[in-house]
Amino acid sequence: KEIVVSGIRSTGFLHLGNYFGAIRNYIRMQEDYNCYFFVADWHSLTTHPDPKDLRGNVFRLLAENIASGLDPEKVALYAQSDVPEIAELYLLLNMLAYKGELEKVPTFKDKVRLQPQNVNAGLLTYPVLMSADILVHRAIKVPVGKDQEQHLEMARNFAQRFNTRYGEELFPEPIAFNFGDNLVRIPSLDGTGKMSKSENEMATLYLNDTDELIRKKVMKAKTDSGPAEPGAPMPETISNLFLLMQSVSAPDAVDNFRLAYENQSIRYGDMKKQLAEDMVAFIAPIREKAQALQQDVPYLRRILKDGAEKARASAAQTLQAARALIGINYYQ
Ligand code: AQP
Repeated sequence: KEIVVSGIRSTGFLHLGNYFGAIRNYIRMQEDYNCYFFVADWHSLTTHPDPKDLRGNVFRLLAENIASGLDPEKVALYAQSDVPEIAELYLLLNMLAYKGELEKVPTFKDKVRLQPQNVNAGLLTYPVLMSADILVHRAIKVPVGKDQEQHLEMARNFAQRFNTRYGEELFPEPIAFNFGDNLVRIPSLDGTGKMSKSENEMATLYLNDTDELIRKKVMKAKTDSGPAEPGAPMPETISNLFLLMQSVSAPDAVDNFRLAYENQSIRYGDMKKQLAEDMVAFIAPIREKAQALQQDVPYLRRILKDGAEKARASAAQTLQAARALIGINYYQ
């Protein structure tokens, strides 16, 4: 079976972008691949260092993953911090990563803009830790959203550099993966960026939102004032609505609104009402299941423990091989 790795930062509530960019692929892959999925708690410390939030975020994320359909019996589901081999590989890869290339990464530049008072080295080396997360299991496919594409390219570079420097093909070169042709990017409802856990809350649909809040957010989504001139390109706010509708609504409903758009008879209010109801029907069962699961902390702890065991067994083998290649095997 091919090896698959992916993680989500424990920085807040999961949203539709996380679901359609990442989790939907996890669920589809869990049968046929050897899957390692983790809560990226170390990664969250670069931007969310408050100890009072961490634990709740980690347990909720686990519950939301399982409520979405992930089966902990079929995959290794673990916390990044339970696998110290990741930190060791991160250290080794740091010797192959250059300050200049890390400073050029767009997500680093975004973070510098967002938190100029805390430009920590963890932010700069984020792509190195992410590479360690992936390479520690020698994974080939990484189900992620479009925003992670460039980080994957860096992971391939680090893998290649390691292999070249130490003269053996220890690491395969991993690719960003999505069922379907393109990587997914779910836009925010106000059209200003992507949905995100910790920014722009009213323009992001969370898997924990109440029915009422979902309706309110969708009805406030930006649309233009009316149908565009015939033949004019579809405005981004409208194509965003169609993209969301395609994700959760019946194909017939989407087709009807598309036809109405083309005839210039579309009423955006009606479209948003339909979208809101379909969104409620999609999110409510996940929300309710996740809330129930969160009550059962002993169960979630057991999952973390089992997941960590599976992940460490795989990671330990990789590190043993990496150490030997570097020459760190003084007692053998
Ligand atoms: N809008 C999105 N569309 C598609 N995929 C997305 N992902 C995130 N947003 C979208 C994918 O979800 C996985 C987890 O990524 P993350 O933990 O970085 O999530 P986030 O929502 O981007 O989180 P934050 O805390 O708000 O982080 P930053 O500050 O990094 O944006 C990934 O597979 C990601 O592609």
